[in-house]
Amino acid sequence: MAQPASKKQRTHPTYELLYHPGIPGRGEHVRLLLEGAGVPYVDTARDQKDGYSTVQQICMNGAAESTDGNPPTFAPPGLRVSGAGKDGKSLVISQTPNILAYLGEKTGMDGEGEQEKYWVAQVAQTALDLNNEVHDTHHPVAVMKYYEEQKEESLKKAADVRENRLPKFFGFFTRMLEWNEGNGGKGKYLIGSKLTYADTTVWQVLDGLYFAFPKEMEVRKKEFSALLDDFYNSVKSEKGIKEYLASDKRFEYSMGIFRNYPELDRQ
Ligand SMILES: N[C@@H](CCC(=O)N[C@@H](CS)C(=O)NCC(=O)O)C(=O)O
Repeated sequence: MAQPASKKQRTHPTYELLYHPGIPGRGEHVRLLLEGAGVPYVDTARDQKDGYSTVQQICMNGAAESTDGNPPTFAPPGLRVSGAGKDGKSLVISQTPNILAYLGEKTGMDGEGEQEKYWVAQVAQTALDLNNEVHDTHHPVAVMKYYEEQKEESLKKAADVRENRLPKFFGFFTRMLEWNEGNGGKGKYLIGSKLTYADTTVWQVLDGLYFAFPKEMEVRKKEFSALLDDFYNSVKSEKGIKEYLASDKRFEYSMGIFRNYPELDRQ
């Protein structure tokens, strides 16, 4: 008798990531979830001719006629899913944690059962809080102004994030690994006994931090080795993630959320 298809084996509709071209950014959390799940997707700005104008029309101007009746979107990333909207039209959703929760459920990257689903979401959202704090190290005053116009405040903000916030977040993620060790996590997973989007989201922020603050991270690696060495390297070599990171689909860090200004790093 045929077995029911597992979450991962289900046939998926076309998932379209709507994001800025050429940078990892917040879109990377969505890419890593899908790559870790082994589910195909279209990265519209990268894969389609005039793809970025589609992203701009849907996610940045919010013109009603371009969104199949979906509500306006404030900013990228967005996710468009063919056939999943009202009356068989496409569905468009936004806000990174919202997209992760949607795709997590569709792909099985949100753990096993009701409890894990919410624990995965809470850990991923904690990593996204850290993501925002790291962004603010180079833009502490005004998002629309250049770093050079807020350098003095950036020095103060970066010092506080490095000295006080990183150890607090790293301590929390380490406690998650310890808590989950006996639940099948084996120091490799934050929740449960397989890869979830909590792991990929935390990993992406750690990876960005290695780029932004290499000196600080070298020191912290000794203090938080279970997280910054063992867990970090284990996620990096997960099936799907490893191949993706080695491919030309993975964008390099440049002038996005994670920036390398040596003066903001540990001196
Ligand atoms: N909370 C939102 C933040 C979205 C966001 O800040 N997007 C950036 C790119 S990563 C953007 O284009 N922002 C334009 C703006 O805020 O005006 C999320 O997590 O999706």
